[in-house]
Amino acid sequence: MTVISVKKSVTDANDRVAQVLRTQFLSHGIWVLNLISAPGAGKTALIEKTIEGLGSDFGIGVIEGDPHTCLDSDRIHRAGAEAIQINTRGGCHLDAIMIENALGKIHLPDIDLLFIENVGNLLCPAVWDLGQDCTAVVSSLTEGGDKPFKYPDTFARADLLLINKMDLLPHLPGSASLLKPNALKIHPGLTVFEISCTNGTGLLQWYDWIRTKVEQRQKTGGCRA
Ligand SMILES: Nc1nc2c(ncn2[C@@H]2O[C@H](COP(=O)(O)OP(=O)(O)O)[C@@H](O)[C@H]2O)c(=O)[nH]1
Ligand SMILES: [Mg+2]
Repeated sequence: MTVISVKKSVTDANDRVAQVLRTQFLSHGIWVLNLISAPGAGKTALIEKTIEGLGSDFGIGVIEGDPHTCLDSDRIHRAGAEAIQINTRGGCHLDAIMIENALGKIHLPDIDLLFIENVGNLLCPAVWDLGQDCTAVVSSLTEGGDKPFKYPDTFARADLLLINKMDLLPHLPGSASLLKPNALKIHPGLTVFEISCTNGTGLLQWYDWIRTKVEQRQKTGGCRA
């Protein structure tokens, strides 16, 4: 069918650019995390907390994706890191060409760790390769424990699940605690962190995990030219 071939050629073109980006990140020794979630799960809060925890050890850069506004890049600037805002004007995901354009505004030799905060939804962002090393789904307890079954492709493609807002667990129905086991049913072996960006639960383990990834990349990365 014509529709299928058009869709394929669009993602093929994206994947070619993503591969160029991946090579570029590698040559600069940059480790890249693509954050996907429903709106409000706490992606920006997580980046803010990571800047607080690791910003004195690593150069952190952030590419922010939202349909409208610079509210999130303003938050990242206030937290102390470089941030480029992409406004998709209604588009539901970031693509590799948007990232390529944003990179032109970032001084890559200063960056060790690059966060890409994708547009808030649990469907489309999962299928667009941005050249990242790791894709993380951030899912907050308030979204309900059934989301891995409703968005299985997104959970299956993710490398990492961050369950945020653990501070709210005592106030939620018991079904909230099913989020982790349900995610593991969809993706056995998925790495899971249970965190709270509000009270700090789980963040030290998160910092250690990120630190290891960035340091590994620095050892194996390229010329940083
Ligand atoms: N209770 C609680 N609220 C949180 C936590 N993390 C983020 N929030 C709140 O959730 C809302 C959305 O957070 P934000 O970082 O903007 O989410 P994003 O849309 O995924 O970037 C804000 O009001 C945050 O203060 C958390 O761990 N616990
Ligand atoms: Mg945000």
